[in-house]
Amino acid sequence: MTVSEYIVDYIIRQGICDVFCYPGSTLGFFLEALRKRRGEIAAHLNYHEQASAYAACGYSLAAEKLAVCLIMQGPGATNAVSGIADAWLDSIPVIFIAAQVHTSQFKGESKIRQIGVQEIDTIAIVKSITKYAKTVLKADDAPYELERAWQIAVSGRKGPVLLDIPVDISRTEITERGVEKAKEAAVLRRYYDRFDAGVIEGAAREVVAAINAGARPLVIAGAGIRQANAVEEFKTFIDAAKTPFVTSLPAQDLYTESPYYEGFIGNLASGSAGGGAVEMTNRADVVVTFGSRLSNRTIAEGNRDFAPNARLVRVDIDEDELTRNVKENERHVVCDARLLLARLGAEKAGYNDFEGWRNVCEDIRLTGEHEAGSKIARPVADFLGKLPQEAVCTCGSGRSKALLARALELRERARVNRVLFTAGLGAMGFAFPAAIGAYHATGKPVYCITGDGCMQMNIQELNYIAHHNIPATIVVLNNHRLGQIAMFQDRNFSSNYFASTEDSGYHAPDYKAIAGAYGVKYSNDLHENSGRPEIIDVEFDW
Ligand SMILES: Cc1ncc(C[n+]2csc(CCOP(=O)(O)OP(=O)(O)O)c2C)c(N)n1
Ligand SMILES: [Mg+2]
Repeated sequence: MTVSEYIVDYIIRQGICDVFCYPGSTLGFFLEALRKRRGEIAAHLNYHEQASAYAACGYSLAAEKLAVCLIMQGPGATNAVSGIADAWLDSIPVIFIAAQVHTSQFKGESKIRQIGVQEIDTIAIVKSITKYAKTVLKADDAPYELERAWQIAVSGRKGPVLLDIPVDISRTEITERGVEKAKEAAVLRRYYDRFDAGVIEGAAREVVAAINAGARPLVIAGAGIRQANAVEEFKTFIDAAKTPFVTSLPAQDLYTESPYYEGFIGNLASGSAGGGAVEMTNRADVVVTFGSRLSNRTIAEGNRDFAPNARLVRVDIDEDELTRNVKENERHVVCDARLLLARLGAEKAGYNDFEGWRNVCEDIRLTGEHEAGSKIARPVADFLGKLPQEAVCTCGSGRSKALLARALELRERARVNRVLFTAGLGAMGFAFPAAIGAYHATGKPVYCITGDGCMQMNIQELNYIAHHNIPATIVVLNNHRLGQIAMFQDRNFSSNYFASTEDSGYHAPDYKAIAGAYGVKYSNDLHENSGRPEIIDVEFDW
């Protein structure tokens, strides 16, 4: 088998039958390998490598498994960088296979800028935003490097990896020796060896003791729980411990139907849910976090002292993340969330009764005032309420993100749909291709809920959903402005708008004409997907 055939075969053997890609002639041998296996694996051709990369992120988030994205060198790789950065910051396991020029054309360590056609040093560019990035210089190294990259992507704190494969290597046959060497990549095994029964037991004892030592314990659940494939374990734990819990924004869809769920926390939250969550962290005497890096957005740093009266215990898989302390004397438990939560859910000694404290939290949640933003969110909340449970929503950046987050909060105690966020990067242009990825992960209708500005980044993917007749609904929350920027100018520059409104340089396009040009349906009222690609263009003034 050639390197490209081996890699395609490996992807199929891992149970992945979708890849997102954009061609380049250096990717030619991969395309041919994919063509030969087209009954077993689908290559989804987006119309921009940034879209391919975000689609891979959306696929991984929705499927809760690794995604694959193939791109060419040079402009293909540079176009994908935003998606790689998104995967890095939100710990999404994606393997990027980037083609590279022929090894004889490498500029190497020389100071010249380029020798090979469209040559660029992809590895140098992505080094700071990948868990592993390597050029494969010998065909026989490919199986080992692939196995290693794959295991690194899915072990510990997950994230993107990239293999840079010169075109001559991609067409070279691998020998038996090369295939054998792959067995030496034992990253995953070493990872699980670290968390033997003794380690899990010690971690569990610390967390149980911390919770039971408090009169007002609060759990903060982060996106790391889902990344650790530990959602069911978390539910079992919460049902056993019966402690109130809040989530960070990207974990908002974790367990909303739970009677112990008290909202999401952070500076996008408002009203009874978000404001209440802040009040709860203020009153709690113990805060235990699982898989939340307590980002500045989550703890609204600078605005207040986080959890001022609490002992803070942070459970995280990433020791590096824990080098940033948010509180003095915080306790760190480095552990795999799935293994630990499974043990915590089965705690034999049991947990204290926190009924009184839970009622306090419930009162805080219910008596908090709704901001104007929550009122505007009501129609979106009602719309979300109509969606079939299995539909996945994706969310962009800007005010529309806060609106969607608040709409989700308004659906009190209901089980909400999965919502995919670009949390760390906050990238405009994420939501639409991520919805395409989520569609391929689930095969179910997807809803991209986005601003008029965000939609213009990767708008070319309308061609993708039209051509493949994908049941994707794009809800454009259209305020004819870059609302987030205009809001900043309202607050800081006496509403002297610049580059943000329709009379200061920005322009929202005629979405009806655009829908017509691409051949997708168009309407103005919020309704469920009709099984066809559609833009719902809703005016909103916020
Ligand atoms: C790629 C990228 N460029 C710029 C920004 C900065 N930014 C954040 S929100 C925003 C405006 C978004 O406008 P729109 O999608 O219409 O949402 P609205 O705030 O109006 O709801 C901008 C420019 C960003 N987050 N991402
Ligand atoms: Mg807007």
